[in-house]
Amino acid sequence: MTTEGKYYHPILSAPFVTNIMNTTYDMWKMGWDELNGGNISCLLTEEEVNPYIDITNVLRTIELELPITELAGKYFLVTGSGKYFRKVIEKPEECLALLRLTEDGKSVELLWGLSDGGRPTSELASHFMSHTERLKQDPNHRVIMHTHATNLIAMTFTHDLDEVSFTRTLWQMCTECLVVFPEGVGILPWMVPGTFEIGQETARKMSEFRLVIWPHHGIFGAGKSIDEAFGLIETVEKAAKVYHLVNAHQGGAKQVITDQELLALAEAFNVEPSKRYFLN
Ligand code: 2HA
Ligand code: ZN
Repeated sequence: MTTEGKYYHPILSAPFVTNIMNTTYDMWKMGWDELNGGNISCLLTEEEVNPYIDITNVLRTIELELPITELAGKYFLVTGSGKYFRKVIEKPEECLALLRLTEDGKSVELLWGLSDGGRPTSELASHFMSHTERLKQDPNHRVIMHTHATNLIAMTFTHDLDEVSFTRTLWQMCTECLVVFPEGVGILPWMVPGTFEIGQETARKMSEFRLVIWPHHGIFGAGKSIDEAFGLIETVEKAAKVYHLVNAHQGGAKQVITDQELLALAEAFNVEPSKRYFLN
């Protein structure tokens, strides 16, 4: 396709590309993805990709630090390393990458994107290992999203980092929270980002949670779609914001949603929060 001499790749009209372009911009507008903060990866099927791209035309092969055999042959749309979420909507072919894992799982083949010679997200290990784990829990799983949600980061300084207590506080801040993430949130200790170790620990938490907090850094969310992963993170971030507003008030909360009320909510919405959140 050309308009006034400019070449537009047909993949720019693919829903999976337009959705990631719009969402990265939304996330930047939320104030979550300053500079090059944040990364997204979206699992795609060959049937989805095929109409837009010649899947036999490999532009580059990029070796992985460690093989991911569980995802061999699978397709992913990911954000690029060092790319700005603010700019994805303007320069998608530079900021995004359509990848396919090789059959031995040792490399990824670039089929489209990273047009300036860039690399996939620095958190690729965390993404791939988390996808592997989420797919074991839910065959319809598709998306891993990492972002620097502001109020949530702040909350990791002022709240204790125990998963049960942190989850309970979030649930108590907004009535919808327990319904949206009845499994609670996982929390890692502070770790160096971009490493195999943080990837492994994030994935381990992903066997139980769709939301994993990296204290003083941000959050990982998993979902069946970009919209679901975004919505999960948005809900936690909202609760964290309410938490700060409540605590900025002299004397803090005068009342919270009680355990009895949380349990009534779980029953009404047919969700089953783990017993460990209800100690008494
Ligand atoms: O992409 O957010 O954790 C930059 C990051 C690394
Ligand atoms: Zn980050």
